[in-house]
Amino acid sequence: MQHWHILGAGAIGGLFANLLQTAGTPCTLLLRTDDPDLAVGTAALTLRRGDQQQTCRFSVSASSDNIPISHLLVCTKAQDIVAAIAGVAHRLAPGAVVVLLANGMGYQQQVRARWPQLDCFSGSTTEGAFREGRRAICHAGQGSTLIGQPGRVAAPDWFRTWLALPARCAWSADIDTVLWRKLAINCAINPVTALHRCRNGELAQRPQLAALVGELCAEISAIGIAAGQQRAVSNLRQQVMAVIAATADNRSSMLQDVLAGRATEIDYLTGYLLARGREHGVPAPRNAALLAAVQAVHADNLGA
Ligand code: KPL
Repeated sequence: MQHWHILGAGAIGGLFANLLQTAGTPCTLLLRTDDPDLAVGTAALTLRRGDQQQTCRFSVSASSDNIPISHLLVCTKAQDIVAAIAGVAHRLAPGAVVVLLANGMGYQQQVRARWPQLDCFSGSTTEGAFREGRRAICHAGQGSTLIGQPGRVAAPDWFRTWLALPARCAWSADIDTVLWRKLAINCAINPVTALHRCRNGELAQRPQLAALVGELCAEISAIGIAAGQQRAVSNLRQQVMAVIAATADNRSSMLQDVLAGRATEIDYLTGYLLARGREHGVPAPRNAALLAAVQAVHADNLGA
């Protein structure tokens, strides 16, 4: 029987812990040193869908424990992934399965380079979930989740457990395209909403912001094409406008981070994109300006 450990029990981590345990797969939440909402022992997490609520109890283990981890799901913010895995690396035997389910790109390569003995997978999800309180999560919109491993066509055996989840999960034989597409969409939406402190839908309603999104998409597409990611960025502007329409009432994850005074994922979104642009000699001044502006907001928050 698989036993999953979850690093980063926020909205998405808590949602997948609930889905796994509901499907009969035991889950343990891992306590990181900076996690104010959990304590070693057990914890109840309530998941709400409309007016239906379901509470699951989980065991909670400190990262520093010694109990081995065979299957690890990492749902922290992109910038916390390497440090979070470092905190449990002593518990991961060679060949342990690690699924990285977060926004952004760049950390996948960092994890593989630092822990080549682990069997690392990447994922992307459009599940809509947010925290309603310390122990409550609202599952606001059903999305879908794609998991894969670069270069691997067939799903591994452990993935049968994920196919049995009460959610739309599928194996992707081309996870790089999936991650790049999500990166491109996040680069066009998240920094603009964070700087203008607006909901996603305003990017379509305010002509100046819509024009900026169009310019960002043109630069992102040029970099994607130079990096061999034509499929990921084809019709990018239309893809972005469709996501804006579907998530019009959302505050993007980056806006939520800025409003809460937290670090943002900008280095793993626009920062990663611009690094690929430099590699291929493709300038992207609009994206570069947004990177600098979001970094300045974070520096201001730290100084405040
Ligand atoms: O993924 C998102 C995010 O906020 O990080 C989008 C798709 C932009 C939805 O808000």
